[in-house]
Amino acid sequence: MMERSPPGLVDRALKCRERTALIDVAGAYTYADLVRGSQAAAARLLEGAADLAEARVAFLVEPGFDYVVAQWGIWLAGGVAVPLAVSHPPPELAYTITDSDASMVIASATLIDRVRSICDAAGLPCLTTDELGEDGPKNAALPELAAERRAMILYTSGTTSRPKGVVSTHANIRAQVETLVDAWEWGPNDHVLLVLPLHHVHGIINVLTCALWSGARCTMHRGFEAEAVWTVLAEDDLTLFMAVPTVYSKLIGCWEAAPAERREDLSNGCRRLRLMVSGSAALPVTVLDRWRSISGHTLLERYGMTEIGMALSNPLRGERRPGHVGAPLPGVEVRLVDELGDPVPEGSPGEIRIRGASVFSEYWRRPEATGEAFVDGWFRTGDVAQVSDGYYRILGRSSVDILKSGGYKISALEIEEVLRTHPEVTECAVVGVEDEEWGERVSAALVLRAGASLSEGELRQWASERLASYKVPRDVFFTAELPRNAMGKVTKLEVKKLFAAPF
Ligand code: MLC
Ligand code: AMP
Repeated sequence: MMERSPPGLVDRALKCRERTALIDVAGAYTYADLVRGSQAAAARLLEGAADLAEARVAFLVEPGFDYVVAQWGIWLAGGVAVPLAVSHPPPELAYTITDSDASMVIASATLIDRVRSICDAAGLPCLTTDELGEDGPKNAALPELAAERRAMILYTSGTTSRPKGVVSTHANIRAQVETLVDAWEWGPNDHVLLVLPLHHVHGIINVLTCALWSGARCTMHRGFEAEAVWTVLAEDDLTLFMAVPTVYSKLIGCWEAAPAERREDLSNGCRRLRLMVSGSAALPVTVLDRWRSISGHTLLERYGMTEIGMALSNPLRGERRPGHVGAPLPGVEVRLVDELGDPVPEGSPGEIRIRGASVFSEYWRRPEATGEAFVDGWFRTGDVAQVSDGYYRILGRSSVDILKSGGYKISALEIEEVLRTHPEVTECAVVGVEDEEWGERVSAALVLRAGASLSEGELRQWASERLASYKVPRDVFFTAELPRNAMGKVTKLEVKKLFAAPF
């Protein structure tokens, strides 16, 4: 299928030109503004060439109009969009730029200093979003885009030490969006608030792209701030809100701290919305119950993953079962299998395997990892679930080395590799310790060189210069030796116990 716009988005935008598409700190923008801006950006990126031909363009842009102009501009020019995380320190940005083999980097004027030296060292052109908006050639011809072409690379942590690039095609993105628009009945009268980062599917697909596909409005905050969200919930005309469980916990804390009169206003504001969704990590039933008593909404919990978009969802209409993630979304095939790959009987735990048009095409330049991720065309999620009565329940993950904190997927191995480069550290083990608010807390047990003196604060400071803040260990335990089994392998379950006792 050939289209002249990224997965049909521009064609659809042109049908609602005068409607408001985005609201950010600087103001409101129509769909016509968005199309004009992204076409100009595409012309600037092409610089007279016919097609970027899937060249990777990395972009470090705050959530807002400029982010979408950069993203759509890259797509319109035939490039592959590689969003960089505004929360990442330079070493993580450098890794993503290098691993994706980016041919160019775009950054907000306020962020460009973070990538300039990386670009200089690699000989890469580096543009600000202001320069991107400058006139390119007028009426530049834009390439035809086959739906099977690569569109986006999102970096995700896994069981390898460094994050892998998950490549989605235009067809994958379209399938991910269409299934949600259909299931949750998105329409032009919707207005959603975005508070999630724009380097992961939750923010990019479920919130931003679903809104723009539907001709709806998206108000974009630059990050999550509980008071600011409550003000929008209470005073604006939102119809939808989507977030990770930690956000709901923090909103509950903020509501509880408010005076009684304000609480009533906040709760009343929530009742105007038609749907509130939680995902990216398990939603504790206590949070679901408390949120219902505050807002009147039973959160719709769903399950997804960077590689597959969303797969399972509680229904928009019908029973939303606490502690469960619902049933397969339209167009998504789901099965649960045992260690041999055979389907398990109803009620028994099995690994979730997924097939369908929304499933990614490959890990960027990692054919071996891509091969290992699929069995007979089914993607192996590594998550374990059971199903009864048509409702799936997530039981956990097959690897202890994958953590979820604040909805971010984090690799223990990646953090260990960085911590081991500290001159005072000889050994370390990173584990996720259960936490009601964050899901899991990143916790590190460390063995130091004889005679070394290193405080927890010093270690955390050192780590925060090298790792995203959400990967920096929250708890640090200094020990003379790590617990090991008879084979000499560190036993992570024993390491977790070190953090169970108060210290
Ligand atoms: C951070 N802090 C923690 C912590 N993480 N404390 C304890 N445990 C943790 N795990 C501390 C910080 O050090 C800081 O302290 C304070 O809490 C605030 O940290 P922050 O990072 O600034 O938090 P905040 O800005 O409030 O952000 C919280 C959040 C954020 C929940 C909004 O984590 C977030 O945006 N998460 C969403 C991630 C996401 O989009 N995931 C989707 C992946 S896609 P101090 O002392 O420094 O103030 C996917 C597929 C799917 O999963 O299904 O959707
Ligand atoms: P990511 O790789 O960042 O896309 O995170 C995907 C992972 O988040 C999945 O593999 C699950 O482990 C987890 N996840 C997403 N939604 C849920 C949910 N509703 N309940 C439990 N885990 C979830």
